[in-house]
Amino acid sequence: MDRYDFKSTETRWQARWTEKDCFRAGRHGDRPKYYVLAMFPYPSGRIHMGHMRNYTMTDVVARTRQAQGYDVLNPMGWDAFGLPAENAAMREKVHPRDWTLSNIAAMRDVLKSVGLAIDWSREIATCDPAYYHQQQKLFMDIHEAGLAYRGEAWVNWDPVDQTVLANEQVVDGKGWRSGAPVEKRRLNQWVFRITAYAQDLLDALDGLDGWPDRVRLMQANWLGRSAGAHIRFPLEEAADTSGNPPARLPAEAVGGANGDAAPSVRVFTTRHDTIFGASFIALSPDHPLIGALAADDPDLAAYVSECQRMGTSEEAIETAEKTGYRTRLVARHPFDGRRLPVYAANFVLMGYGTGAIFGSAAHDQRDLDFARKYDLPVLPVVCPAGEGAASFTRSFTDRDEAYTGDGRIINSDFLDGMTIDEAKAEVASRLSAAGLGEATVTWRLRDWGVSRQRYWGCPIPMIHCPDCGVVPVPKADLPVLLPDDIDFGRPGNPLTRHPTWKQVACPQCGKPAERETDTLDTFVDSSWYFARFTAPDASQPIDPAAADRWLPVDQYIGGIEHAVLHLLYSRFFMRALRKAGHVKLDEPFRALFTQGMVNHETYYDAERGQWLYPHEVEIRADGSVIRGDSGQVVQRGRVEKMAKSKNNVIAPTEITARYGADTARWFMLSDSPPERDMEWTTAGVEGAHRFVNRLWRLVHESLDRLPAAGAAEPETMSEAALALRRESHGAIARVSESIADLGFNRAVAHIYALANAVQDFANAGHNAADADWARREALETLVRLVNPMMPHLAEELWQALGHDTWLVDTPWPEAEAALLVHQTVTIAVQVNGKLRGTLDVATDIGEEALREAALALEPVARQLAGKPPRRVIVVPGRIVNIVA
Ligand code: ANZ
Ligand code: ZN
Repeated sequence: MDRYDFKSTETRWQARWTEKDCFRAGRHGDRPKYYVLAMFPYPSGRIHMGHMRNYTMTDVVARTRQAQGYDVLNPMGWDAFGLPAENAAMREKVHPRDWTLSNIAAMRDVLKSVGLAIDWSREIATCDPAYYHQQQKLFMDIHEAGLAYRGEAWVNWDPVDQTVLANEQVVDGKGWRSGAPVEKRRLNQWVFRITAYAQDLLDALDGLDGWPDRVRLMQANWLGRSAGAHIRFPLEEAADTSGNPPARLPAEAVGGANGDAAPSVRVFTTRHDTIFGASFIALSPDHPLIGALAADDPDLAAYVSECQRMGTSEEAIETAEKTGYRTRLVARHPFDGRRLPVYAANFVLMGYGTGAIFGSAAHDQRDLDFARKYDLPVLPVVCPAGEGAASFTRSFTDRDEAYTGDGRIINSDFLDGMTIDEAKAEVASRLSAAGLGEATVTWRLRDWGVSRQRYWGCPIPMIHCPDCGVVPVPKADLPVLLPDDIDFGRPGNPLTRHPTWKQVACPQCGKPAERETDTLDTFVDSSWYFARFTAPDASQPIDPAAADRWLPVDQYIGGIEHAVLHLLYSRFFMRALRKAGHVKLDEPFRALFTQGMVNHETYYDAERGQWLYPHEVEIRADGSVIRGDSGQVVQRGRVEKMAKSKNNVIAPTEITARYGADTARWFMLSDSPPERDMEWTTAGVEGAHRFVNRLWRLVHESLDRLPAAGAAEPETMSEAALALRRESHGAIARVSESIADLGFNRAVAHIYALANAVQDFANAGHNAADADWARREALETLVRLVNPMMPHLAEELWQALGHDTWLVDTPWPEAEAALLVHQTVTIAVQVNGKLRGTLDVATDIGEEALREAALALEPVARQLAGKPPRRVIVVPGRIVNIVA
């Protein structure tokens, strides 16, 4: 018998599917829709195993749904703008467009060689003017809807990439791409008003029950809702006890003088219940009031610039030692009138709350550290249950750990005895009665700065006119195209130094004006591509009928690293597009699945200080690893995410060339639960490859026994044939369920089990007509269940089994309810009154079948020693008694 020739088979089927356009969405317009989407890749130039895992899973969903009677949309595109293309341009003197397009071509070839059920007619690249033209229209509409504005803001500045980063793009204080420590700068830029939807984005998380809890939690934390209060503290000069306001402090600089001219400072707190424990006020070094004071306090000015050098990112602040500078001001406590010192302090962020706090040292660790350092009072005002107020208060004379737990209020005048929540409510209502504050909600979420000082992005279609200010480019003049002739000689934005591109007449007054040279954050491009896929050639950004037909995405699959960035922006963008009238829905992704990573062992040659590629080493039987070239022993390192930095990568093309796409796909799916990391091993791939060949043999070895395809079911079935039928139908039910839950590894295990059952059945030599019929059914079932995972092999075997149809057009098998083992019972089996074994069988198993199964038990057969039993008493559901 021949061996399976995966090479010619795979290319042949790919060509056939393409020719017949089998994966075109809309081919079955009368069916319900199903939109499955893998997060589109950045065209770095290579498809890596992480992509492969993602697209294989997506493909299984797409093919299964298509077989199950859906009109499936499974598109592919390219997140094609972004910095690496510009870096390559600088490095290799190649135009970003050429670099990007040739990478796309190379990656598309690889994807096509894997046999993905993708509708390639809908391919999108975000750098295509046809795409960014539509995006510029959306920008206009979002601007008109009041959700895009130009604002001066503190921004994260990446000194290496020379661009602004959104908060989401700063990871541990460093640029998400460059890894450089991020600096703060104040810049004018374009901003999307994502905070307008903060509450809605939070509330709607509850309804996203197709999303992992982990991602929902990460988004909730990112949104960061804090219910608290604003409190206004009147200010005085420390030396001046008359209560006269210091003349030098302008009221507006100190924030919120409500009608009265007295200077004051507004703080944000979530613990207003601890107001009687307040012992100081601390302001961010960037607070305007500190700026005003520093004007004639050189020591304060020096302190401020020291803080700014240190960085004001959350990361820098968390790790730095807490320091402060005592200003000449004092603040008056709103209830007891105490005078509290006012500090500038490095741990207070300007970008959160009001940039000012009151310190309640006993109940906040930072405040306690600060109070100890500057010798400020520490008065506990929340007492845990079971402690006495007096002794708890005394314990704080030398305690260095803040108490942040629950309890009753003490040392607090009218609040004494209340719970924390009661005290908060009381404080809020007294503050608002006194005009000194109110309850409020604060968010961690900031508006989304979308300006990037880069060339390779979507131009922001705005014009700056010296007379008219910011003027939108008229829609008729869109798109604003990127210029081609561009100089990448230096870092920074090449658009600003292009000789002519930015020069334009003002659309309003006609005078010379300048184009906006910032381009849009590439996360804007990816915030709506899934909507564009529904009608990629439409003349408007989103075709309403197509969007109605296909949105939302039914199943989105991608990496957990996008839990807050892309997935939050897209949710906002849908809301913005809804407000601008483009779509009717808020939530773009009904269900989300985040897959694990692909890992591999690492190999390190310590002598040469080199990480070795897997193909450069050999693993010996004792587990040691040697270099393939010199035979020298090297270190076998940890199993880590495949990454170029450790050379522990295997290119998908290596695997498909050697074993075929089906093998790679099968191994991807079989190894681990899809949400977990998987380890890529040669042994694993080879095991998968053996199964490919085993399936092929299993079918081919059976061919001459099998009745013709479509032969009628025999009138009677032996118990053995029936048992095989149960295996087949049980597998249909279990595999269907596993795939529906995206439990691909479980589906694989059920398929292995069915393959084993068919093999056993063949080995047992059952060869009556009913047995052959059941065997064909089992083999066909096997092939159909395997199809979403190994479609080339499955199509080939389907034909070998005598069908002239294709599996891409064949409905998913249905399990016959009568053949499903719904519930099992355990039956005791006795021989001459002695327990010899137990059987787990279906509750509805027939008496005859139960009798056969009992007699087939190994210990029973031994007792009978080849002689027929004298009597068999079957008590259904309980016991089988055999009299030997
Ligand atoms: C007084 C207080 C007493 C506080 C206490 C805490 C404990 P979340 O929950 O994260 O919103 N805070 C407010 N603005 C700040 C800023 N710009 N920089 C640094 N810290 C700031 O945190 C709110 C709490 O963080 C606020 O409640 C405030 O300190 C501090 F026993 O006010 B609290
Ligand atoms: Zn003008």
